[in-house]
Amino acid sequence: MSNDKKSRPLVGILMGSDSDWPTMQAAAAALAEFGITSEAKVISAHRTPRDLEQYVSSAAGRGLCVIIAGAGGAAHLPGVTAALTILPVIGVPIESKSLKGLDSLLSIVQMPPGVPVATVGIGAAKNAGILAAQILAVGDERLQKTLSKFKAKLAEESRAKNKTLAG
Ligand code: RP5
Repeated sequence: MSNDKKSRPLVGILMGSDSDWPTMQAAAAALAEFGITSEAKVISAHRTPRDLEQYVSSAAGRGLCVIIAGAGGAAHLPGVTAALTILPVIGVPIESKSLKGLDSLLSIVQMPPGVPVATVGIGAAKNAGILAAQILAVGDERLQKTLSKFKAKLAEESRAKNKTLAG
Protein backbone atom coordinates (compact mmCIF):
# COMPACT_ATOMS: atom_id res chain seq x y z
CA MET A 1 0.00 0.00 0.00
CA SER A 2 1.42 3.43 -0.90
CA ASN A 3 1.87 6.04 1.84
CA ASP A 4 -0.85 8.17 0.26
CA LYS A 5 -3.31 5.26 0.25
CA LYS A 6 -2.33 4.47 3.85
CA SER A 7 -3.02 7.97 5.17
CA ARG A 8 -6.28 8.78 3.38
CA PRO A 9 -9.45 7.35 4.89
CA LEU A 10 -10.68 4.17 3.20
CA VAL A 11 -13.52 3.56 5.65
CA GLY A 12 -16.19 6.01 6.78
CA ILE A 13 -17.61 5.38 10.24
CA LEU A 14 -21.01 7.01 10.66
CA MET A 15 -23.12 7.15 13.79
CA GLY A 16 -26.47 8.69 14.59
CA SER A 17 -25.27 10.49 17.72
CA ASP A 18 -22.14 11.12 19.77
CA SER A 19 -23.68 8.78 22.35
CA ASP A 20 -22.87 5.96 19.88
CA TRP A 21 -19.13 6.71 19.88
CA PRO A 22 -18.21 4.69 23.01
CA THR A 23 -19.44 1.65 21.03
CA MET A 24 -18.30 2.71 17.55
CA GLN A 25 -14.74 3.58 18.53
CA ALA A 26 -14.00 -0.16 18.59
CA ALA A 27 -14.45 -0.19 14.79
CA ALA A 28 -11.92 2.61 14.37
CA ALA A 29 -9.51 0.84 16.76
CA ALA A 30 -9.78 -2.48 14.87
CA LEU A 31 -9.11 -0.72 11.56
CA ALA A 32 -6.15 1.17 13.03
CA GLU A 33 -4.70 -2.15 14.24
CA PHE A 34 -4.63 -3.29 10.60
CA GLY A 35 -3.08 0.00 9.45
CA ILE A 36 -6.30 1.25 7.85
CA THR A 37 -7.22 4.92 8.18
CA SER A 38 -10.86 5.73 8.86
CA GLU A 39 -12.89 8.88 9.43
CA ALA A 40 -15.71 9.13 11.97
CA LYS A 41 -18.76 11.41 11.67
CA VAL A 42 -22.01 11.98 13.54
CA ILE A 43 -24.72 12.20 10.87
CA SER A 44 -28.31 11.28 11.62
CA ALA A 45 -30.77 9.79 9.12
CA HIS A 46 -33.54 11.57 11.03
CA ARG A 47 -31.99 14.79 12.34
CA THR A 48 -29.68 15.65 9.42
CA PRO A 49 -30.92 13.62 6.42
CA ARG A 50 -29.60 16.11 3.86
CA ASP A 51 -26.11 15.97 5.35
CA LEU A 52 -26.32 12.18 5.10
CA GLU A 53 -27.20 12.30 1.41
CA GLN A 54 -24.37 14.74 0.76
CA TYR A 55 -21.80 12.65 2.68
CA VAL A 56 -22.77 9.29 1.22
CA SER A 57 -23.20 10.41 -2.38
CA SER A 58 -19.68 11.91 -2.36
CA ALA A 59 -18.07 9.04 -0.39
CA ALA A 60 -16.84 6.86 -3.27
CA GLY A 61 -15.53 9.90 -5.15
CA ARG A 62 -13.47 10.85 -2.08
CA GLY A 63 -11.87 7.40 -1.99
CA LEU A 64 -13.93 5.67 0.69
CA CYS A 65 -14.34 1.93 -0.03
CA VAL A 66 -16.56 0.78 2.85
CA ILE A 67 -19.01 2.54 5.16
CA ILE A 68 -19.72 1.36 8.70
CA ALA A 69 -22.88 2.85 10.18
CA GLY A 70 -24.01 2.48 13.78
CA ALA A 71 -27.36 3.60 15.14
CA GLY A 72 -29.74 2.82 17.97
CA GLY A 73 -33.52 2.54 18.36
CA ALA A 74 -35.30 3.27 15.06
CA ALA A 75 -31.92 2.71 13.46
CA HIS A 76 -32.39 3.85 9.87
CA LEU A 77 -28.88 5.24 9.30
CA PRO A 78 -27.29 2.07 7.83
CA GLY A 79 -30.28 1.36 5.58
CA VAL A 80 -30.56 4.88 4.20
CA THR A 81 -26.79 4.91 3.68
CA ALA A 82 -27.06 1.67 1.68
CA ALA A 83 -29.88 3.21 -0.36
CA LEU A 84 -27.57 6.04 -1.45
CA THR A 85 -24.42 4.15 -2.49
CA ILE A 86 -23.09 0.99 -4.08
CA LEU A 87 -20.25 0.87 -1.52
CA PRO A 88 -20.60 -2.03 0.94
CA VAL A 89 -22.34 -0.89 4.13
CA ILE A 90 -21.86 -2.60 7.48
CA GLY A 91 -24.50 -1.89 10.13
CA VAL A 92 -23.84 -1.86 13.86
CA PRO A 93 -26.94 -2.07 16.08
CA ILE A 94 -26.31 0.11 19.14
CA GLU A 95 -27.60 -1.23 22.46
CA SER A 96 -30.60 0.94 23.34
CA LYS A 97 -31.91 1.68 26.84
CA SER A 98 -35.49 0.50 26.40
CA LEU A 99 -35.13 -2.65 24.27
CA LYS A 100 -31.43 -3.50 24.78
CA GLY A 101 -30.66 -3.08 21.07
CA LEU A 102 -33.20 -5.56 19.72
CA ASP A 103 -35.01 -2.58 18.14
CA SER A 104 -31.73 -1.41 16.57
CA LEU A 105 -30.89 -4.92 15.31
CA LEU A 106 -34.26 -5.49 13.65
CA SER A 107 -34.30 -1.98 12.15
CA ILE A 108 -30.90 -2.57 10.55
CA VAL A 109 -31.06 -6.21 9.51
CA GLN A 110 -34.50 -6.37 7.83
CA MET A 111 -33.57 -4.64 4.60
CA PRO A 112 -35.60 -5.06 1.40
CA PRO A 113 -34.20 -7.18 -1.45
CA GLY A 114 -31.65 -5.26 -3.49
CA VAL A 115 -30.42 -3.01 -0.68
CA PRO A 116 -28.24 -5.15 1.61
CA VAL A 117 -26.65 -4.05 4.87
CA ALA A 118 -24.12 -6.49 6.37
CA THR A 119 -25.30 -6.44 9.96
CA VAL A 120 -23.06 -7.41 12.88
CA GLY A 121 -24.21 -8.25 16.41
CA ILE A 122 -25.58 -5.74 18.92
CA GLY A 123 -22.69 -3.50 19.95
CA ALA A 124 -20.24 -5.51 17.82
CA ALA A 125 -18.37 -2.58 16.31
CA LYS A 126 -15.05 -4.43 16.53
CA ASN A 127 -16.41 -7.09 14.17
CA ALA A 128 -17.59 -4.32 11.82
CA GLY A 129 -14.01 -3.01 11.67
CA ILE A 130 -12.62 -6.49 11.04
CA LEU A 131 -15.20 -7.17 8.31
CA ALA A 132 -14.35 -3.86 6.63
CA ALA A 133 -10.67 -4.85 6.70
CA GLN A 134 -11.53 -8.24 5.15
CA ILE A 135 -13.46 -6.50 2.35
CA LEU A 136 -10.50 -4.20 1.67
CA ALA A 137 -8.12 -7.18 1.74
CA VAL A 138 -9.71 -8.71 -1.38
CA GLY A 139 -7.52 -6.44 -3.49
CA ASP A 140 -4.59 -6.01 -1.12
CA GLU A 141 -2.01 -8.77 -0.54
CA ARG A 142 -0.31 -6.98 2.36
CA LEU A 143 -3.61 -6.71 4.19
CA GLN A 144 -4.37 -10.37 3.44
CA LYS A 145 -1.12 -11.32 5.23
CA THR A 146 -1.93 -9.07 8.20
CA LEU A 147 -5.40 -10.58 8.53
CA SER A 148 -4.07 -14.13 8.23
CA LYS A 149 -1.67 -13.40 11.12
CA PHE A 150 -4.56 -11.99 13.14
CA LYS A 151 -6.66 -15.14 12.57
CA ALA A 152 -3.67 -17.39 13.43
CA LYS A 153 -3.26 -15.47 16.71
CA LEU A 154 -6.98 -15.95 17.47
CA ALA A 155 -6.58 -19.69 16.92
CA GLU A 156 -3.54 -19.81 19.22
CA GLU A 157 -5.40 -17.92 21.94
CA SER A 158 -8.35 -20.28 21.58
CA ARG A 159 -6.12 -23.40 21.88
CA ALA A 160 -4.37 -21.87 24.91
CA LYS A 161 -7.70 -21.76 26.76
CA ASN A 162 -7.42 -25.55 27.17
CA LYS A 163 -4.45 -25.04 29.47
CA THR A 164 -6.60 -23.21 32.01
CA LEU A 165 -9.18 -26.01 32.28
CA ALA A 166 -8.99 -28.16 35.40
CA GLY A 167 -8.25 -31.86 35.06
C1 RP5 B 1 -30.12 7.24 17.40
O1 RP5 B 1 -30.72 7.56 18.57
C2 RP5 B 1 -28.64 7.32 17.67
O2 RP5 B 1 -27.96 6.44 16.81
C3 RP5 B 1 -28.51 6.92 19.12
O3 RP5 B 1 -28.18 5.55 19.25
C4 RP5 B 1 -29.92 7.16 19.66
C5 RP5 B 1 -29.96 8.16 20.78
O4 RP5 B 1 -29.42 9.38 20.34
P1 RP5 B 1 -29.15 10.57 21.38
O5 RP5 B 1 -30.44 10.87 22.04
O6 RP5 B 1 -28.10 10.06 22.35
O7 RP5 B 1 -28.61 11.72 20.55
O8 RP5 B 1 -30.46 8.12 16.37
